[in-house]
Amino acid sequence: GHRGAVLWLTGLSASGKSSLAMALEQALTAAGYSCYVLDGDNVRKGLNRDLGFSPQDRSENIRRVGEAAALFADAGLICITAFISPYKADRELARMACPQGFHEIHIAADLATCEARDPKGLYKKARRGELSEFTGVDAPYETPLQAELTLHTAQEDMASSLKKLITYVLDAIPL
Ligand code: GGZ
Repeated sequence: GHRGAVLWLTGLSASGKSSLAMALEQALTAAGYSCYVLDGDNVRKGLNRDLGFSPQDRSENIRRVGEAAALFADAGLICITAFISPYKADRELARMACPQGFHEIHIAADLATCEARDPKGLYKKARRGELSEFTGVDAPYETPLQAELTLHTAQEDMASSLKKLITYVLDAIPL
């Protein structure tokens, strides 16, 4: 069996974090790994339903996700997280909370590409002023400087990014 670990995906809204996380979970499970994905869909509706998108709430969101991810890793799972996690300091705290092994993976699609995708129309809303503190529009994203892996999802297709991600994990966390 493999060791527990945390694969921490960070990037803008619509950068491809959730899609990559789900596809990675499928591929790793097929290869014999035990995985679990944490993302906004299963965390912000439950554990973190009291939190919004102010800087303070985002920090608390990421703090709790870091602690929860550490518990999954402690149970021997590969925990894949997919949150914007815009603040460098919060990502560093999550890294400290996950001594089993923390792999920061920057999903590095540029703002123009994410905004052109806009699958939920949230960038459009933010530009119209109907949604405030939207990351990339009127809230910051602090680019990782020391990520273990950077995937350029604007310049290559999902299959290529996924392949790089799988190759990285198979090497970093042997079965
Ligand atoms: C950013 C927001 C906001 C604001 C709602 N800013 O593309 P999505 O819709 O599905 O993913 C985004 C998600 C971001 O939640 P996270 O928990 O990942 O954020 S953080 O790590 O910063 O705490 C987006 C939606 O929630 N969303 N309002 N103001 N994204």
